[in-house]
Amino acid sequence: MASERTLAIMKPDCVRKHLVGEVLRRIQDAGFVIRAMKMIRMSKPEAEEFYAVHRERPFFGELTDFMSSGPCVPVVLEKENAVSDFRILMGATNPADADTGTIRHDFADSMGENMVHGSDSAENGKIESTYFFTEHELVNSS
Ligand code: 3AN
Repeated sequence: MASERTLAIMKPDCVRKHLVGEVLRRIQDAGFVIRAMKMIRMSKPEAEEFYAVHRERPFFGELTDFMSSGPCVPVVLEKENAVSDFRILMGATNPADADTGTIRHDFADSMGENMVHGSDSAENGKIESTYFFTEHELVNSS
């Protein structure tokens, strides 16, 4: 299968817990190539725009408050099966259900504060990557 891209975000809890380095190490050990990375602080309206698909969900306010509560680190990752392989690495949405050894099992506190975001399809991987990065910022290192 051809290389695929996914957008991962190390969320504000990951940054607050000083676990950005640990999560990046796991990402690189799992064979992902980092194509782009930056630290940003999302405003509440930016978080609402990014998570617009969840607008009708009961946790939308809590989610966007949290995502705008501190800096986070979006990264564009590339490898074969990047979307599904990153979802395996991060674990189930609820850390209580996540497999041992996954990022959420090992470090996340709750459904809301669950350390990392990962795109749910290759199409959304592209859309979400362009939300944070211009084409110029997607570094081609090969
Ligand atoms: P995932 O991030 O595993 O793809 P989604 O897409 O269902 O999960 O949810 C998006 C984000 O919304 C999750 N990462 C989580 O932070 C938050 N979320 C999902 N369900 C809940 C919930 N019941 N309560 C609080 N936050 C939630």
